Amino acid sequence: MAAAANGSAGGVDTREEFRRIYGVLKEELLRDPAFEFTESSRQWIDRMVDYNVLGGKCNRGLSVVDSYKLLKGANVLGEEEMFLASTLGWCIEWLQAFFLVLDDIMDDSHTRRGQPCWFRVPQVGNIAINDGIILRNHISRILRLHFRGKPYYADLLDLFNEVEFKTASGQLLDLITTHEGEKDLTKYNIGVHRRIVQYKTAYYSFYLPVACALLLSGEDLINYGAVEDILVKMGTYFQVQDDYLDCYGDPEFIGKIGTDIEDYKCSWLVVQALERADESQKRVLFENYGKKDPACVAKVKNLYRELNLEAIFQDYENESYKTLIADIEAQPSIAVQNVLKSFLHKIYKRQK
Ligand code: DMA
Ligand code: MG
Ligand code: MG
Ligand code: MG
Repeated sequence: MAAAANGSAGGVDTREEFRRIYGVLKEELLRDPAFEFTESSRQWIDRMVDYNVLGGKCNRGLSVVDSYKLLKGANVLGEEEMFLASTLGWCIEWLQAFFLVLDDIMDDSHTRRGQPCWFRVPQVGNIAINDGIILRNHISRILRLHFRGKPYYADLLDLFNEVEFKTASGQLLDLITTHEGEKDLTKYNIGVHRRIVQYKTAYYSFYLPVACALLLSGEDLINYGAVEDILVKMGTYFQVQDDYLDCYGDPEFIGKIGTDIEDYKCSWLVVQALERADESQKRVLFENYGKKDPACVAKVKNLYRELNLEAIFQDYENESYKTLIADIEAQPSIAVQNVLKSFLHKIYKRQK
């Protein structure tokens, strides 16, 4: 009983082993023979990687391990299998670190995972841009070292490349939508929002972990289009939660201070507000959205309260859950159903 519990999704043993494998991967990167490290460059990478890759929830990384177990129908993995699944999990955590380091610069954010954003650390500043590039290159180094001989190596590289392209394209949409032409809220609607979040978040956060587990299991991703569609929907729901928490989450608890209102983001909340606001409420939004002044931010938040956006979010969350479960239960494979349900239950009603 105890062994089964420990071996199960995100259990204590799995988490500890997953964390231990991080140490192995980092040590290998610090001994990478393709670069002649100086003492200070080695120290920089060591600190930079710990600062940016650790400290998150590891939902994405652990999902590779959990999904792989569910696909195999095994509670516990052999040592080699656990190492490979965890390594792919860490590659996703590295990818996330790469995107977040740069996202925080572009979003002019202050904190991340309960500490200052990397570019705000004294002596870092613009070096963070190159650190982001290094983090991205670490993924290729790790994959090369551990997967080069595998029959699915080319598929794995292709997967990471495709997903990275989609994410960067989503970030582009997110950024140019806010800056395009005059500040004009009338261009924000749910279709624009859906496209941004699908690309910037859903593929790397949801499709990628499951696709990694499928490749490890010897599957061909071409047969999993329907699974991809469900994961993209789940990822869209996840980013709506992120938009909600940006305004309503406790910064102490979520580890970051929201900046969406100040940044004029096409957030799910402002889209909902625009759909429901009367003319005078729209004027409040037009005059105050996208300004750094805390008084303007407060006016926007007041309007959200007037429009009952918290309740509208709860309804959206319940509705999303129901449709996702229905989609999942229409899948022919029970193992695949379990993978998708396990992922959904990791994020349903999350507070951070
Ligand atoms: C997140 O968008 C997307 C990527 C690719 C990092 P975001 O700016 O809403 O994320 P966060 O709220 O974590 O800054
Ligand atoms: Mg951001
Ligand atoms: Mg962003
Ligand atoms: Mg956000």
